[in-house]
Amino acid sequence: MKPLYERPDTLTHCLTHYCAGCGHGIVHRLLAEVIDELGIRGRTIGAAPVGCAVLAHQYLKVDMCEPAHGRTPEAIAAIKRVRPECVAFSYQGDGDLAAIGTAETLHVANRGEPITVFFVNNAVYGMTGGQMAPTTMLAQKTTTTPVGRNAGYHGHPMRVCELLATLDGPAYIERVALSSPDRIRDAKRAVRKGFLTQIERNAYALVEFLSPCPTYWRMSPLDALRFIEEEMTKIYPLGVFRDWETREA
Ligand SMILES: Cc1ncc(C[n+]2csc(CCOP(=O)(O)OP(=O)(O)O)c2C)c(N)n1
Repeated sequence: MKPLYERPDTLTHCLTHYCAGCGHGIVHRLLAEVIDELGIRGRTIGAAPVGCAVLAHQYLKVDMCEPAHGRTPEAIAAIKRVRPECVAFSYQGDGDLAAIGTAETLHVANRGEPITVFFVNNAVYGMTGGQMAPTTMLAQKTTTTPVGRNAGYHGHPMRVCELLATLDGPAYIERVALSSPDRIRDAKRAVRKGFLTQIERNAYALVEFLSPCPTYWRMSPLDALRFIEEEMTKIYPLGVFRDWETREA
C-alpha cells in the first residue's frame, strides 16, 4: 500500500511547542515539503525569528541562525552575500517583521536582496502574550487593546504586501491564507514560487500567510479559521502584489 501522508525529510521527528490550531506548524510543514521537492536541503540556510517560531531551527533540518528580534532579513541577506550558492530564507512574525524590524524589512526589500521572506501574520504578538501588533485590525481585542484597536489612538493596521509593492526591489510578493485545505495547497504553491524567485531569478520574494492564533484571538481553532476567511481577508486581501513573470524587471 502506498502511504498517503508522510513526514517530509526536512521536518525533525519531534513534537512542536505550538498551541492547538496555530498556523506556524503548517508553515513549517509547507517549507519542509517544498525544500524536499526542490532538493535544496543541503544548501538552504534559514533565519528564525524572535517570536512564537523562535524554535523553528529545532523543527527544520536545515542550517539556521537566530538573529536579534527583527534583524533576520539583514542577517540572512548578509549570509546570502557571502554564500551566494545558498538558498537563504527569513521566517518572521508580524511583530518581528512589521514593528521592531520595519527598517530591515523595507531596506532589504528595497535593495532587492536575493532572499525569500516568509511572513506569518497572526495579527498579534503571540510569544509575549497577545499584545497589539502593527497588523492588529481595527476593533480587534488584544491584551493591550482590551476594548479593541482604535485608529485615532493606536493607528491603522499595516498592510505589508501593499507597502512593499510600492518599492522597485521585490520580484515576487504574495499574500495567502491558512484557513482551509484549498488555501493551504495554494500557500504551498506560493512557498515554491518564493524559493524559485531566489533560485532562478536571484531576486527578492516575500510570502505573507494569514495565520490563526486561537489562543490570543480567544477563539476555538475552527472559529479562528472562519475569522480569517470572513474578517481578516477583508482587511488583508489575498493575491499577488508583484510577480516577475508578468512584469518587466
Ligand atoms: C529587542 C527585543 N524587544 C522585544 C522583545 C519581546 N518580544 C519577543 S517576541 C515579540 C513579538 C513577537 O510577535 P510576532 O513577531 O508577531 O510573532 P508571533 O509570536 O506572533 O509568532 C516581542 C515584542 C524581544 N525579545 N527583544
